[in-house]
Amino acid sequence: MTPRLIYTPRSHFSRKVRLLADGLGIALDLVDAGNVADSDAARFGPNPLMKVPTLIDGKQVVFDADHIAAWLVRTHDPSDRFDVMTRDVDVLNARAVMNGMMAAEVELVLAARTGIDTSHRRFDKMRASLLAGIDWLEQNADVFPSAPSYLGLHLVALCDHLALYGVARLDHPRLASRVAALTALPWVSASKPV
Ligand SMILES: N[C@@H](CCC(=O)N[C@@H](CS)C(=O)NCC(=O)O)C(=O)O
Repeated sequence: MTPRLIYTPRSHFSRKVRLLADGLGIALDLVDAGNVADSDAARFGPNPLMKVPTLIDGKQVVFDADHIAAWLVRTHDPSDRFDVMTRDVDVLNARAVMNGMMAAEVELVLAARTGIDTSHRRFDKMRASLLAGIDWLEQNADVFPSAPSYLGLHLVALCDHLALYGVARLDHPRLASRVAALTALPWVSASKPV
């Protein structure tokens, strides 16, 4: 049975899973949760956190994008072509920075969407972390391999989402060249959010 992914088309956490699945040729049955700011638990399937993505693969439910990625690799790609299961500390640091940036973006975007004034200094710190995070990634751009990898797909999901919502400036040439190289692949550009 085709694994089901509860997602939204604009969700960057969902997109890195979709990109990995597309790259590995794993079919997913996509179920759009709609507005993730809503508190209607039914939208999110079995996920008590009411967040996307969630994978339902037969009887197995899997929460959290990186956990889902690891599940897909363990069940469909034991050779781990995209290096999802890496233990390389520098790669895992870059992943942690990108996940933290993506989480900050979620808070900023959903605060604005639900009518919260984001001029509070708590949100200033989130915006500052986005700027510092993207600068850090640019300085550490060597960690992104030129061949398609989960790390590179994660970067594409992050940068396309930042550009879509305009929450951070994106004038980082080393990152931009890596994103452009991956976006040239039709299976990567196909899921670009609009
Ligand atoms: N750590 C989670 C984060 C997922 C997440 O924050 N997803 C966002 C959409 S991109 C969401 O559903 N947010 C709903 C909310 O925070 O209420 C993961 O990696 O899957």
